[in-house]
Amino acid sequence: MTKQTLINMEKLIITAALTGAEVTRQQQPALPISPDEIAIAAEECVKAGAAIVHLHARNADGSPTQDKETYRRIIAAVRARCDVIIQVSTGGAVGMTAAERIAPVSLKPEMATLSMGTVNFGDDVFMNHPANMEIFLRAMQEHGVKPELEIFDTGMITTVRRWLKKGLLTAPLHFDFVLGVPGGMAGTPEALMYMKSQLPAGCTWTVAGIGAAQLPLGTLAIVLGGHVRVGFEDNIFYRKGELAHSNAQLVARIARISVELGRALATPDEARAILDMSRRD
Ligand code: KMH
Ligand code: ZN
Repeated sequence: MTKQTLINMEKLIITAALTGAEVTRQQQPALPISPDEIAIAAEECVKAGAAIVHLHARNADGSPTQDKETYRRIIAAVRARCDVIIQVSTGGAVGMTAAERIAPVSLKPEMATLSMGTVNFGDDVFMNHPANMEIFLRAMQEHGVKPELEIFDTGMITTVRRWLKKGLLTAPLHFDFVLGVPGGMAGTPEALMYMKSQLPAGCTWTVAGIGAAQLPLGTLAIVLGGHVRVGFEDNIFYRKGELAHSNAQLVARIARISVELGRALATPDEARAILDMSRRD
């Protein structure tokens, strides 16, 4: 570790990934699905310490959708309840077309995810053709949406570096290391340390540990000066064999750990400053 102490580090940004595209109500009975349920969960997470919500939309039957009108309702419901940075998914669900996936970006949320490459996703393939990735990025730039660069394996950081050199991406960049997807980089401390070592200078990063990796990698990120994503999209358990009651319960735990370690939490406005984003009303 550098001489920087936890108490001097920038404040911790907690992202709550509330719903995702894969988890079902059968697996996690408290999964928020409707716009109102998602908005209630978002408000609870903000009260527990989250500054960003990562949103996926679902149809009434629980199936994943990238329908723009559904996202519009979700965003309006969240904004009516709380101030939080809204980050929409452009990953959607495996098998969706690029045209489907990009739909919510034109709603001009403050942030959107941008997956930086293709990865096996369990028994599926999460396809991200470079040509589509570039279309997604240009749409985000056109609409003033800050991309969060989703990194599932090391080669994706190489792609970011190439795009930086070409001038497609401009600093300051914000990364999310999604570690522990079956087919992607492992959810281990060694993997996180390696990913961090590969980053271009001057960027910010968060970690989304999948399943049992959520808590240990989140804790490590706090110590290393990164940021943390928790929530049902990545992990439905509080501990082994015990389902979490709510997304907010997972946010509250990582918030407690951070404060115990001496690192204060960023409010949404403080997170905007850390990520070099201006406020969007
Ligand atoms: N549902 C995954 C296949 C994102 O939100 O940008 C992709 C995903 C990534 O969730
Ligand atoms: Zn997602």
